[in-house]
Amino acid sequence: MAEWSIAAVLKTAGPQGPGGSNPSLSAISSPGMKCPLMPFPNSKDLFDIPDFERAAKAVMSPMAWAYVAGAAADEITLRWNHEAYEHLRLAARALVDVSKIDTRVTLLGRELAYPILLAPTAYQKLAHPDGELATVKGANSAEATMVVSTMSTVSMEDIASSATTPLWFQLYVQPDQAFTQDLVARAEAAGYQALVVTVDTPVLGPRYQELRAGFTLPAGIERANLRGRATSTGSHRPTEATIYSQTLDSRLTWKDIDWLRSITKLPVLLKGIQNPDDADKAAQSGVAGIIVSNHGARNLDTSPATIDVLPRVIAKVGGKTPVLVDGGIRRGTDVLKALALGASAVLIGRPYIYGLAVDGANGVASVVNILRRELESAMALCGRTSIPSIDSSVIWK
Ligand code: FNR
Ligand code: LAC
Repeated sequence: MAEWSIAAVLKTAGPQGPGGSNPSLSAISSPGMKCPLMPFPNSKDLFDIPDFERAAKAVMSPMAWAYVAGAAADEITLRWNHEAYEHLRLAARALVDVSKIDTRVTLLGRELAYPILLAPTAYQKLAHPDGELATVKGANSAEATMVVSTMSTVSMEDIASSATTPLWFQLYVQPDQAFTQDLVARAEAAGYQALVVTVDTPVLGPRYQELRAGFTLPAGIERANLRGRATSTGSHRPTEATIYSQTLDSRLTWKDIDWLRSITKLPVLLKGIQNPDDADKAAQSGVAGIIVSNHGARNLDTSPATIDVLPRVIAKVGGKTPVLVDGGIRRGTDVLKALALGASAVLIGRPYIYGLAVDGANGVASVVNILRRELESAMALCGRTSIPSIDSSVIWK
């Protein structure tokens, strides 16, 4: 939104408006009125990811906030995902010519301008009325690769027709195999460049923020890729009194990965590998890449921080297959640490949703550009001018 007005905020935040999470804003304002008291007139006044997080909390409905920011059970892994980065220290270097920093990387045979991708996140219309269409525009302007969720609220075809940037498709294998095959064929036909199969969610973790906020998909927000099916208006949440969800296949095993690889020419990556033994199996199975992820701590609480898992995965499969990581990345220094520990690239989830909620496409682009600049700054201060020059000696031991 070009200008910050309460009307725009209300539109963005949905029927509950900003007052739901920030009563002081509804007390001082009425729809249509420009609000000089707003602490964040637009995303130009937000400088880092924590700024975006605070601003997003103020504009999102309580239900949307609970869904996005929440995690499983006591949210201990959510905290660890962040804290583990804090405990890693960086080794500064002096007197290196850092007047040029090159962040390009080659992944799956293609060059990316920098190694930060947008992780798949569901239901983006909860954060902004344009949902994934705003995100892809932000990704276009920041030259970011976007991984589109099976649970997007705009169809994968419509997202693809607005994209100038590379897209990958995240697949939730569906209980109906023919429909899964159809989703894969659609992703190929729409020009997606990779298939990211999420393997950490046979069932969801108990998400109490979501439950307390009474999560339901509001009328008018659909799971657009499932259009025409009974499940298009439901949600990811388990059906009553069970742990199972109608749109997650709890029977998924390694043989399904072999099957998927046999039906597509796209490179297949596995997202949600958290155990070095599984990483080993994945590399042996010949997948094109692994994403070390605990689903943003939304499933198995008290599983370790992903940045703590990464070195053990690299010890098993480093050099055999590209390893990416996500979870808890909020700073360019976090990105540098992940690369130093062997990641080929990282993904961010919540941070760009915060950008989306606050300022649509501009907010998404701002979040990515902030992280990109922070990464460049951290590289320069550690005396590294290119991604291949980043190794484990960047971490202070
Ligand atoms: C997710 N994530 C996710 N993963 C996936 O494979 N398919 C999906 O549809 C979703 N949906 C989703 C929604 C929301 C609101 C969040 C926060 C996360 C997990 C996501 O891809 C990623 O693994 C984490 O978000 C990474 O952690 P951070 O960056 O949010 O800390
Ligand atoms: C989530 C699912 C839909 O984490 O991936 O909410």
